[in-house]
Amino acid sequence: MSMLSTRDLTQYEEEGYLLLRAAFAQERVEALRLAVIAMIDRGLAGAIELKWIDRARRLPDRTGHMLHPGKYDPAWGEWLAEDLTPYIEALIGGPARHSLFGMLAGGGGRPYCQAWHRDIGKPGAADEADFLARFHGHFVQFNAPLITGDRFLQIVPASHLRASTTSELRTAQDGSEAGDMPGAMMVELEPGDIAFYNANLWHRGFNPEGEQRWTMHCAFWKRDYVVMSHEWGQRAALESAGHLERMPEKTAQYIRRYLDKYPEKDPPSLLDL
Ligand SMILES: O=C(O)CCC(=O)C(=O)O
Repeated sequence: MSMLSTRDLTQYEEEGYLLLRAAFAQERVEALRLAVIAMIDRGLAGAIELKWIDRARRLPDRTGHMLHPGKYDPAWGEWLAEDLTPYIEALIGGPARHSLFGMLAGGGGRPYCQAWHRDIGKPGAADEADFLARFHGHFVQFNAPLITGDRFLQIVPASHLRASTTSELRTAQDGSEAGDMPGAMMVELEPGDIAFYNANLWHRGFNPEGEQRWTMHCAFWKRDYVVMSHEWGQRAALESAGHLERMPEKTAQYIRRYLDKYPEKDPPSLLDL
């Protein structure tokens, strides 16, 4: 049975995003938070490579590949297997595979102001709407915060399937200096909440004051999609001896499906598909 109601699915389809409040138990959030603390400890001890905003103040920078050995923690694997997969599969309508699994991080007063973008769109192209329709429903990504007061993702609801407007294109061109985007909405999240969104919505991460942020940020594709250039290069790490065997079965299955669709070389870019 789907974890999501028809209303949830319609909201995601029409608006391009779905906010679920208190989707996860506080124990789950705490387990994830402790796992981030343990990852920071390993980074400080030199056991793994982390990028830092401020090492002395224990402030990690954006961190990717958290399902790889070293950064892996059973908390990630259990969360994916036990809580996330039913949502992911309801939103893409079937079995999914791993793509990216990481954390957006901020803090220490360091500003983070992305330009407005569509992750895989072709803003302004003559065939923009056709291109957006081609990928619609085949992938999903989410933001799920581990720290209170997460107000860092901005989106333009319902912009995921239509051609960009002139003012959207102009605002995007202004890059990190952009002013207000027409129709923009700030996504307000608390630990336990999750925002699933179509990465082709106009969106940006915006944390001009550099407030502390730990937001889990992960993406998944339908099972049968070939691994593309932006997600390629993970095979050797994921195939490390014993690594998949320590994961819950459902999580290992997501990784195995990624490995099954892994081209030896020349992975296509999204724009090639
Ligand atoms: O910071 C965010 O919430 C959005 C991140 C994002 O859109 C990206 O890295 O492409």
